[in-house]
Amino acid sequence: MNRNFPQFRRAVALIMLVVLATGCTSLYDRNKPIVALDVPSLRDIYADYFDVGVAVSLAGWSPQTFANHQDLIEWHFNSLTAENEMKPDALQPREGAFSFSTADKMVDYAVDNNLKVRGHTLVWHNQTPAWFFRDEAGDLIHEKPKEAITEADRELVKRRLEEHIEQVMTHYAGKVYAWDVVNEAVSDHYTTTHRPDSPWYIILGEDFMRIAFTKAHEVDPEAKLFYNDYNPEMYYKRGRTIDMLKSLLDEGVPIHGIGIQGHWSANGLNVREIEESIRMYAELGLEIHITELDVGRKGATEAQQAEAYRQLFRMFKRNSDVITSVTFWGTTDDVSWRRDENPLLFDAKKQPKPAFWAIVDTEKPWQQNRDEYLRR
Ligand code: 9MR
Repeated sequence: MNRNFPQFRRAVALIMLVVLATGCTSLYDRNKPIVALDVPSLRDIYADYFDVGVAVSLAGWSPQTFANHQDLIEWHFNSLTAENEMKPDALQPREGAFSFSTADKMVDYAVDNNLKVRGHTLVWHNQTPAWFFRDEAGDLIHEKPKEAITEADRELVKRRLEEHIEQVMTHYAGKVYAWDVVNEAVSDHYTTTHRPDSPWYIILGEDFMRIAFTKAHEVDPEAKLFYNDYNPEMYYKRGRTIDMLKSLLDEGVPIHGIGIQGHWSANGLNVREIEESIRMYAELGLEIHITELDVGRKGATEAQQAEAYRQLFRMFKRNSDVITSVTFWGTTDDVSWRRDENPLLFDAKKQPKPAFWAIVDTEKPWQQNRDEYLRR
């Protein structure tokens, strides 16, 4: 009896192993595709904290995205941004010729599906047709020597700026609840506050911000008005941005929030700096939206990207007294403007990545979130 005991123990151990192993594989298969709508819903997970939004494209290089991704959009998100379709070149390609039809499809879809809409964007130096900046003779005003820019030129451009805001915001009043009124106006270089290559700035000077926000508030007093930029949370750009916003706010210019775009990288992500900046903007009385979130994977593993997302969302939750919306800049990696960096939560097959599982519950490792879900 005694002599056989080790053999008996080995046999029991083997049986237990077989039971466990078959038990596990019959419970779930990590390689089986996950049905997009079967995973936890981000907008439900974050319902007590902030809206979770997504930017989608209907007219861009991948127009089919909008139709093919409606399952993801409706399941995970409660806010929608048009990635390109509400920019000035899309809405007013020629002076006075407004073309709302594509953007309308997106806005109507959002309204039908209980998604809020963030409008992006009214005043920017990019994706803005040249006609905005031509004088009566057809010459580009911002290319003239400074002293050659006349009061009439300035009046003309100001009138166009106000007219664009008037038409667009009137068209979407009651449907678009927040607008990125001005996008990317702050310089990347410490020598100037405003980015010096913006035709708006060259022609109208710093007044263009005042003009835009004042007009926007007049047209739709209900809309939340945002200043949106990349890197305003970074030390190199933060001081200038705060100074600019503070002086406008002190004058009573109606700016309600700052949009921090959030085109970050897993490698070298500085969550503490971002959090510190969020508190500084909140001290100005501004509401915070993260407007274009994607976290590039260059030089990082999928697991490191997941960890970056986990830390970010943990921090967003800590600051949800001031952060009211977090929008991802795209649905799946293959349609991202940074597709070479796979920066989003879902892969080209709409499968949730480790980054997705990481933000399902930021207090647990991503694998645990995934496995608990798969075993449920
Ligand atoms: O994602 C947008 C891409 O499809 C466009 O080609 C590009 C053109 O300017 O604009 C991208 O979106 C930008 C956003 O409007 C403002 N912040 C930076 C975004 C990424 O470039």
